Amino acid sequence: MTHELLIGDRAYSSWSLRGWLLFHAFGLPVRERTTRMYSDEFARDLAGFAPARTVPVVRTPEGGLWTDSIAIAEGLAEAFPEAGHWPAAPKARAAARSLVAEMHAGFTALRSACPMNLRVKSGGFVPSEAVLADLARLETLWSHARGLAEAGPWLFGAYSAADAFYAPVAMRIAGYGLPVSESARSYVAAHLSHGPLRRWRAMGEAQDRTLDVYEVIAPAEPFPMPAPLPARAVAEGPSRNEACPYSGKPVTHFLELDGQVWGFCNAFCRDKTVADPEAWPAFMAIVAEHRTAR
Ligand SMILES: N[C@@H](CCC(=O)N[C@@H](CS)C(=O)NCC(=O)O)C(=O)O
Repeated sequence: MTHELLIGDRAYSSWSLRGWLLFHAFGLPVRERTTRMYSDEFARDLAGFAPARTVPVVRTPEGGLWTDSIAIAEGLAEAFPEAGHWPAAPKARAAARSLVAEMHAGFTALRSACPMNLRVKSGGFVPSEAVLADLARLETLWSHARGLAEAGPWLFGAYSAADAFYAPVAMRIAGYGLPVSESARSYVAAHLSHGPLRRWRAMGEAQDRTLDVYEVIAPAEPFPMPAPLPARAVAEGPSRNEACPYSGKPVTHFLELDGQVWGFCNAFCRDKTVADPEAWPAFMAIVAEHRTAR
């Protein structure tokens, strides 16, 4: 039995991203399902996790429910003590827990003025005094963490639950072009090239749903992730591979990359790969394999 996770739309649901990273950035198995926010599906899907009212929500293998992202962080750290959700050093661990709690309870100006949107970058955003104050607080907390950190690009050196909680903030800094220090910018860049986050975003692109409530400030620009390899969906094979790189099943959906056609067993897995081929190690492995076999 594995944990079961219900999440909202990947392009927009910042709390879902946190919950999902608490599994995927730590290599933990999970059975996940996506619901659609602002639709009838949302209440219907959540009813199976009552009394949860929001996503993310997790059902544990024992049938328990974690109905909040902090419960997910603490629950997973207890269930998988070797996974490294909290830094090992006591001072860093204390700070990591505090940063997570403050993220969860605070930064209301930043969160309400800049809803997470991983589909596009907003062009003309002018931060209010309250948003600037939240950014100043971020700088204080992030440099406090870095002062306690071991080597590595993350808040406490190695990736911890604190990074999962601040990942959506990094996406807001990138997505609204918010003014931050050089060191905060390199921390944001670490998130933008983080494999699990790139995979999350590619799946959001493959879901291809635009929610108007997450309004974009014009002029909109492409979201500033590392530029993806130029893949495109194509209607037909034959493909270089016969088996889907993810499931091993026969291929039915195709993409073209560098003049070569590759196959997948469903449209979603093809489209998430089109969105960012390099984010998917299993796909890049078959490309490399065929290149050497050429
Ligand atoms: N405190 C919750 C917040 C979760 C939350 O607000 N999730 C949003 C999606 S990002 C949601 O489910 N909104 C739907 C609603 O409020 O009806 C947590 O940390 O998990």
